[in-house]
Amino acid sequence: MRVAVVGATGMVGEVMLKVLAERNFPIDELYPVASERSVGKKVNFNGKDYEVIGLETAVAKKPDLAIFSAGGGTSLEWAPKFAEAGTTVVDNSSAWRMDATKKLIIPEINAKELTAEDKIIANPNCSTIQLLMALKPLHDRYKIKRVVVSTYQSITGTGVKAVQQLENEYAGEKGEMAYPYPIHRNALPHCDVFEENGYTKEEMKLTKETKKILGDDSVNVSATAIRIPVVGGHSEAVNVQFESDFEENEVRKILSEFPGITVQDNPDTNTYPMPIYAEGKDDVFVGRIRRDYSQPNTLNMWVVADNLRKGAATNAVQIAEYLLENKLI
Ligand code: A2P
Ligand code: 11C
Repeated sequence: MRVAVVGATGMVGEVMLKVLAERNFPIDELYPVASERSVGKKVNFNGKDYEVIGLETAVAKKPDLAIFSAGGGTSLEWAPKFAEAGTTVVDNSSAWRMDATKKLIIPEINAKELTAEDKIIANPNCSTIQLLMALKPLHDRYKIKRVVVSTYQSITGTGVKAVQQLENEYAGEKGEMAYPYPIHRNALPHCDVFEENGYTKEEMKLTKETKKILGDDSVNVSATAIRIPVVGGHSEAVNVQFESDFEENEVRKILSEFPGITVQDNPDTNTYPMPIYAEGKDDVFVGRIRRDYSQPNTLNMWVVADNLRKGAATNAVQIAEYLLENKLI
């Protein structure tokens, strides 16, 4: 495979290269791509240095696959140019997710929708991916009516600028602000921009992407997305009401049998998912599984994943692996 990684110098791009190497993705030629200001810089892949190239040069190379994580604007402009050159694009930005002509894929859930005609494939938002990994097997068994989710999101979801802001604040130094307020010793009820309806874009991604991925408009998600000074992953407190009733132990069994989920749930031993354990791992971790006694057929759980891995790079690489295994590229 001749593979371009667009955004290779970024936070997700770096993890993308790491995940491609770890999973032995068959790469014959690698093209790390970034903005013009990074052209000529070196990035490391599998112990070897590669020179960063620009988008124009990368399109001209007509790679088999391009994995994009360079922001929505870059994807909107450049993904179609790669697609026209015959390259299959897996795009980690929000640019194409809700486009009716593009598939929005979590491989464990809906990879079967993919065909060789799909030239731009969208990777869902990080907080949606981990939520749906936990919801899908339960939806299949008990049918979801409504979900209320509160997220506790890592600053790495905002990018390098946010990590720098927190480091400056730790050190008591002034610097460029990624957020409108300090993030150290704080919690911001504000992820991505506000929309006209009073929700943030991040909250609306959870609502809209869920319906598209499950292929079920009846699943309603009400979300509050919070940024906290954590780096290892996103956490989510999930309250889900089903059509039919459940047994807590059956829920644990269903979740633990779903590929990509690890159940960590034993109050006797203080066992529950946390970002410090999820960091660097590809699985989605679920715990604190318990009945909500305030209304029928309702469950509470706590879902944690490394937002740069399953929430971004790993999911994108899994899509590429599926395409390859099924001869769709
Ligand atoms: P660069 O390092 O040259 O700015 P992050 O979200 O962690 O900040 O990373 C964003 C990634 O997307 C980086 O690799 C960045 O490259 C890349 N990028 C940003 N804007 C562009 C652009 N206009 N064209 C190509 N790559 C871009
Ligand atoms: C966050 N979910 O943590 C974001 C990061 O739509 O791909 C990724 C934004 C996106 O803020």
